Amino acid sequence: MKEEVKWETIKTKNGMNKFERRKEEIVLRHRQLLDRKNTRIEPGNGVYFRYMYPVLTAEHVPLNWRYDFDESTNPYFMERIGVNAVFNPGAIKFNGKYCLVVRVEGVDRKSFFAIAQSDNGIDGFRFNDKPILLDENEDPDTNVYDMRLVAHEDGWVYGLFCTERRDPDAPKGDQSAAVAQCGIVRTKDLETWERLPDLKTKSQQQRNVVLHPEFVNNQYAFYTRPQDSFIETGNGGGIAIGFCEDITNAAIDKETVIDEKIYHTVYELKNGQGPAPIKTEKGWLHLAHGVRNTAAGLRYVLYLFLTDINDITNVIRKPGGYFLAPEGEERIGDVSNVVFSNGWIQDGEDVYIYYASSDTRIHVATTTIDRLLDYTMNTPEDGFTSRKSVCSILKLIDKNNNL
Ligand code: M1P
Repeated sequence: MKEEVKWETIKTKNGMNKFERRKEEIVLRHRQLLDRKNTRIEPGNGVYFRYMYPVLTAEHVPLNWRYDFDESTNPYFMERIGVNAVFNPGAIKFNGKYCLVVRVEGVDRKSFFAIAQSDNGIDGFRFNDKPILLDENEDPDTNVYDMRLVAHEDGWVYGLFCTERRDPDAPKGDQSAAVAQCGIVRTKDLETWERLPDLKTKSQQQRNVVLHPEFVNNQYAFYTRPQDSFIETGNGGGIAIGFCEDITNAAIDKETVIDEKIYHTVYELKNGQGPAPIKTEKGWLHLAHGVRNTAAGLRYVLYLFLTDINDITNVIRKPGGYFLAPEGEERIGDVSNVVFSNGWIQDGEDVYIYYASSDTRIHVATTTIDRLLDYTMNTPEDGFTSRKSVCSILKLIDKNNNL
């Protein structure tokens, strides 16, 4: 994966001091990374294609966000503001570009949002000139992350994200207890963002909140994830739905779980809606993440399910097991053994799934609506026992033997 750098050019240039030499080298490497072409990994699994390189990493972040280019104040040309990771992007096709609202995490652990755009969705992503400076509400956010972008039929593009603050009830000795809730912004141009009041629900913790793109009975519909504590879902959990009339003061009275946690599945510990669902001829297609615990820690995978086109509370089809799980390098990172997706783009028949691996970097997987529906309709459902899993395989063997 190492890029070819023309070292000779750098070494033989006369009249360059150390600052200039180092600056040129860093700039050259950065340009080569940004210009790197991505290649589809063949033959894939028939459901989607992975790609050779991540589409965005911490190294893609613009150099002038990280380096002081003034020799008098930065004689060693050292990185002044480090970026730890770039992950969990919301995604939308906007003005002909594939746009990601990326979670950029600094070395200080603070996450913020920045837009990166590409012409083809698989390589050539470039960050906009500056990161997004979000307005704060009366209770300032300590940390913000994981924006879901939705072009709603009301004409606005909404960004729903997680806003995290220290738990006001935590004792002084506990400096890690947090309360997560859903922040809301909206925009018409992806440049000016209007901050709305945070979503109010009865749940103590709220992450992975997603806005449904259409009105349901003249109301805004939200996918939520009621949870008791910051990490554990406790008695809560499951992907739920709630409704509200006024998004400028969004409050949900009742959350109804539509996709619950189930023992001995890939979503037994917790789950969460990914991006907003895609409308298809067979129903609303959902991408979600499921979590289970292992001796090596939590394992996050992605799965699909379908809800009734006329009743989004009704799950009509759900393949067993995972759709996409961490593989190879994806398994390693800040929070290892994780894939997470909160952004996909439907472009005609094509679908671009943006997923992050191990809370570190962003990848793309490409597929089509047809393939996703074929997978969703024809993959056996989870029978919840080993015997039923074997029965599914025996059925397939019989079918093949009769060909
Ligand atoms: O570390 C894995 C993921 O953990 C959280 O997801 P969930 O709310 O389902 O536990 C999120 O913080 C997410 O950002 C992160 O990738």
